[in-house]
Amino acid sequence: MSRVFRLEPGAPERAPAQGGIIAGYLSPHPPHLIYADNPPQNEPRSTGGWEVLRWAYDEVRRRVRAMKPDVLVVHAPHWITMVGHHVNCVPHPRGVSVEPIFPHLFRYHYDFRTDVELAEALVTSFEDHGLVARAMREEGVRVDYATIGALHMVNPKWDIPVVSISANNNPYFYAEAELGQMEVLGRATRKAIEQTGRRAVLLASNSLSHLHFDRETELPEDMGREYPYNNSQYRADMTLLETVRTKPSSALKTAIPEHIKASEAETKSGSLTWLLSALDWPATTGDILGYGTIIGTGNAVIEWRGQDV
Ligand code: 2X7
Ligand code: FE2
Repeated sequence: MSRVFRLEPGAPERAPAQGGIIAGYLSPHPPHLIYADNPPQNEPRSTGGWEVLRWAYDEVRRRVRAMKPDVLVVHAPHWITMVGHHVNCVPHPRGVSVEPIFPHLFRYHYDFRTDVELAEALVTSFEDHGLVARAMREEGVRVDYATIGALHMVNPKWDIPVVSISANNNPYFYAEAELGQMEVLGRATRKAIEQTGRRAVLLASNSLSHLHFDRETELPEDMGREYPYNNSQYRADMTLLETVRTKPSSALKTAIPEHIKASEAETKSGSLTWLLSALDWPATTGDILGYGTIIGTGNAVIEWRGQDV
């Protein structure tokens, strides 16, 4: 009998697919970073700027390529859904993403692949965890700049499949108390990734302190005019980052809501809480790869390592 139809006696049984979350990154998305990076996909051209943050992303790019993940899963605050958590299930999103306040900085031509099997598994897992969830299947819906921004900065080659999750606006309006729901979303995300056997890297597309200047300089990348919005915003970011770099991530369960109160932080949309919960609140400290301001807002690029899969 052919070996195709018969297992050799004593042949080991195939282990079930082993998946998990290899790492998670706080991956801020301000359009200025992409503008400064001058990729061919973005229409506007710059003379550079915000180098320290972009060098931090260079290191993320190196690390993520070395990990060879199956998929990048991103949660972003500017894909806003009023009812529930939506997952982009369009197999091949293509279009132009435009930043509504800074269209002169960000008009990005995107063309990428969705891991549809994982995207659908996430919707099911969210529902199984008691959350309102929906598969977004409308071809041609414009992908928001926070999703594109984080994904471009981490993988400008776009050669790793993607799953993108919306920000349910209810937690955003009803304050940090609703971060509890993002913890559930994180647990449900982990479950779906393990069940589908994917080796995933997660991206939380959030800035930190979020007050920004209401006037732009003539040259947007004039770094002589880039500084924190004010000292109290800066101090709030440093307090949070001190916790990140010295304490196990579970300390952030209280530090994140305190930071939101102190600084109007964009983490109010829940991306960072989702990320850490999906990683099961690593006992390690976060690796801060860079911090910088962008029109006064605070932005940090941080890695937390996950499972060794
Ligand atoms: O979305 C953003 C942001 N989070 C911070 C700064 C500037 C623009 O857009
Ligand atoms: Fe933002």
